[in-house]
Amino acid sequence: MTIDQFNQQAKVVLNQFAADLTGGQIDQTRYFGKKGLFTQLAKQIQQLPSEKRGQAGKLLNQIKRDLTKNIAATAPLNQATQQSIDFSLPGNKPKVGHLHPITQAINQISRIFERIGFIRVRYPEVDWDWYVFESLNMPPNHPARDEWETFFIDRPDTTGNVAYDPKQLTKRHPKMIDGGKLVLTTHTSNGQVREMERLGKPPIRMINIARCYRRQQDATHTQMFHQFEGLVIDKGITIQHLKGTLDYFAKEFYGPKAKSRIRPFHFRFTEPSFEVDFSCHICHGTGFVNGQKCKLCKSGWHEVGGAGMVHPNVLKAGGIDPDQYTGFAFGWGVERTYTLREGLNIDDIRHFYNNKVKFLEQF
Ligand code: FA5
Repeated sequence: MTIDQFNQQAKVVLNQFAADLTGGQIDQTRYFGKKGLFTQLAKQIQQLPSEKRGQAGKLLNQIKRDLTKNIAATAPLNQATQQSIDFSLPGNKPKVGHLHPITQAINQISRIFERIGFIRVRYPEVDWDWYVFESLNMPPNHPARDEWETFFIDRPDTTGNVAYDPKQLTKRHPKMIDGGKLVLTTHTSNGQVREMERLGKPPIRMINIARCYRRQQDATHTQMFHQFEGLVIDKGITIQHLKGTLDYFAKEFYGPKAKSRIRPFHFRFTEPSFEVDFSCHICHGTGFVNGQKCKLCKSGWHEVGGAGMVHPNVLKAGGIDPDQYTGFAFGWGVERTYTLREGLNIDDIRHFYNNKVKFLEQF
């Protein structure tokens, strides 16, 4: 073979490559496979006289560089065009979110109480000291206020805002001095007197579910949490009605075996006052499992919040005659109530609020 013949064959390879390049179909094996065009050309070098092999080798290297560069540049195009699409394959499911577990719990709690005639209401979460403390039989500087670990806020300009106009408040409540202070509500009990004012007179059956705020932070306390407050006022309401309502809720929320229990306690706005416990779902209130102390509750019961018969002074603050009407009230933490459900093993309620999707998507 002469060098001219070799150059001729190289030209054929390059022309073929140029044609493939315009067609967008470059198959690497067509050039570099065992029987590929370039591989065959390279083999021809042995047929050349030895003094011509250097010149042919340089040409081969040049061609190889060109081919490799161009094949690499068109590779993504090749892969894309060669891929076949199987339309019968299932598609990629987009992730669907769901309501936050505490929102789910709030919806369930609302429905349970609505079934027995309670009406869900919402009241301000930034409210006057009057509704949060004073109207609830806690005068200024009373030591009972210390328990609530309150956040106070600067009073904004309330000109023209009827809900926050201190003059409107002092008109309704002459004992109030200049509208009092504004606080982040420490409990949903601020809704008690507000509901009495809204309806004017009993019967009242309210369920107030809202965010509350306290300067507290540990495994069972968060600075922002939720409470639900029940209030029933009518003629002849007794502790029996309260106990019946607690038992009803326990069975609806925790299942037919659940029971409630009330223990004497002290709140300024109820008399008598109680702490409310629900039976443990592991030992069903006995405190023992197979002769051993229940590891979850140790006593058979879990405390969820407070309750009691509405104090006459609170009824008076809401314009209701305590000689004619009586009522009961309760207020429990939503997070606490929810975590006591069977099957949930939540050791720290702060998990609900640190926005970890891995935790939240389990509910
Ligand atoms: C009260 O807040 C009363 N207002 C309850 C009440 C209403 C009594 C009506 C009588 C009549 P207490 O401070 O105990 O009570 O709070 C009630 C429940 O709220 C607690 O048992 C707990 O479940 C929940 N709770 C209180 N503070 C926090 C917090 N920082 N984080 C999470 N949950 C809390």
